[in-house]
Amino acid sequence: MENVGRLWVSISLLLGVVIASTHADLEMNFYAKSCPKAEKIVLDYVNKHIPNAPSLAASLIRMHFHDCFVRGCDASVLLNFTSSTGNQTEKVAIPNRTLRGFDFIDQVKGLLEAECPGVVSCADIVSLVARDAVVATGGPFWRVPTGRRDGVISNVSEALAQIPAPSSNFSTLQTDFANKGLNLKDLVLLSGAHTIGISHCSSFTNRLYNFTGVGDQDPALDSEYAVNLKARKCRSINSTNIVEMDPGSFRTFDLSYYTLVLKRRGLFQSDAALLTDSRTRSMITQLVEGPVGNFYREFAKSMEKMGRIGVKTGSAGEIRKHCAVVN
Ligand code: HEM
Ligand SMILES: *[C@@H]1O[C@H](CO)[C@@H](O)[C@H](O)[C@H]1NC(C)=O
Ligand SMILES: *[C@@H]1O[C@H](CO)[C@@H](O)[C@H](O)[C@H]1NC(C)=O
Ligand SMILES: *[C@@H]1O[C@H](CO)[C@@H](O)[C@H](O)[C@H]1NC(C)=O
Ligand SMILES: *[C@@H]1O[C@H](CO)[C@@H](O)[C@H](O)[C@H]1NC(C)=O
Ligand SMILES: *[C@@H]1O[C@H](CO)[C@@H](O)[C@H](O)[C@H]1NC(C)=O
Ligand SMILES: *[C@@H]1O[C@H](CO)[C@@H](O)[C@H](O)[C@H]1NC(C)=O
Ligand SMILES: CC(=O)N[C@H]1CO[C@H](CO)[C@@H](O)[C@@H]1O
Repeated sequence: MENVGRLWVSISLLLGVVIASTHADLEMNFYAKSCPKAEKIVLDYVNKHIPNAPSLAASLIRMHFHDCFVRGCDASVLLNFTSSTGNQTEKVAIPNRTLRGFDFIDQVKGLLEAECPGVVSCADIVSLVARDAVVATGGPFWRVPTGRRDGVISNVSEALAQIPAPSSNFSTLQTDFANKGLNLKDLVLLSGAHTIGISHCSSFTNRLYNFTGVGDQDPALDSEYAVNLKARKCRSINSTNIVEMDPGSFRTFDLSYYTLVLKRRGLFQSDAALLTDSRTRSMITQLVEGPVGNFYREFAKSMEKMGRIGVKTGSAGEIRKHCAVVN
């Protein structure tokens, strides 16, 4: 009897440990013991390379967003097409065709594998790189909790369904974000990342040339701005050119995205949509009034929140050896 009791206690303890480890939380400085230099290696790489290629910073921040919105922040966005199973991974999705920076992540992963093999997840690398890229463009610093593990599935249809399109209206954006546990405040703040980076004309030329299918223009877009875009950068609906999203300060993490949106000069319908709801509109008005530190503080909070979406921790998932392929 006593033995059975002991066995039961051991089983319960074991189960408790297993449950605790699959439900573990992210923590600050997760790699303190297992790879103490991890965060510094990431930071040094960003600081060494972003000044030479500032436009990469934007794509790395966007990569974190795309990763987190599909299957949680698990680096599924990095997985390559697997010809053996014929799976189309997230990378193939339309929104992903314009993602850049995969090599950058691979380089960082290479350095970390050399330092401590099989320890630091690709998902944490994406999250840390995004933070360091924000800082490198003049934005805020925040502490990134770590301990994410890498997923083993990447599915193109999920990316298409869950990543909001530039043509999204307010209610679609609200729903897409709510599905990920993010509220309207997060929507407004995270959209502020459009203060840096570029867009392909094709992401918004429908607004310039054929908004409702009758050769018209989106009335929500400032008409002077539209004329300018049509005359210079985006000369046809199929233009393959790129434009700065925040012209004049597209490399600086500042408030000017919100100023543009208020002038009806946000490039996407999703940017313009933030003015169609009185709550998000007033958030933007308040942000623009500044000081910029308010935006920084709140943006950092929303980024940390985004970085926790659907994370795999403990013994879930794996630590990929190479970010583009499952082990
Ligand atoms: C609210 C819904 C969002 C929509 C519909 C959206 C859509 C887009 C689109 C269409 C582009 C241009 C892609 C191209 O044509 O090259 C873009 C760029 C970008 N997005 Fe978003 N986005 C959204 C939210 C976010 C969030 C939450 C972040 C990060 C926190 C983000 C960060 C960026 C950055 C940094 C760029 C510039 C990328 C580069 O320069 O390569 N976006 N976004
Ligand atoms: C994954 O695909 C990228 C291009 O999308 C390529 O550069 C890279 O070499 C591939 N990696 C592996 C491990 O197949
Ligand atoms: C590919 O599809 C198979 C079958 O659905 C699945 O078991 C596997 O995890 C998928 N691989 C990736 C990388 O998504
Ligand atoms: C990808 O996701 C879609 C939609 O959720 C699902 O129908 C499909 O079976 C998935 N594909 C794979 C290979 O798992
Ligand atoms: C927003 O877009 C969705 C999807 O395209 C559509 O079903 C919905 O009717 C639109 N909502 C409004 C208020 O226009
Ligand atoms: C505008 O869109 C409509 C409907 O999709 C299409 O029939 C028409 O050819 C397009 N016009 C232009 C100028 O692209
Ligand atoms: C743009 O591309 C679409 C699809 O490839 C084509 O049907 C359309 O004629 C093109 N429009 C212009 C103005 O070149
Ligand atoms: C980075 C990446 O995988 N991009 C892919 C996006 O989609 C196009 C078209 O399907 C592919 O050719 C790219 O390789």
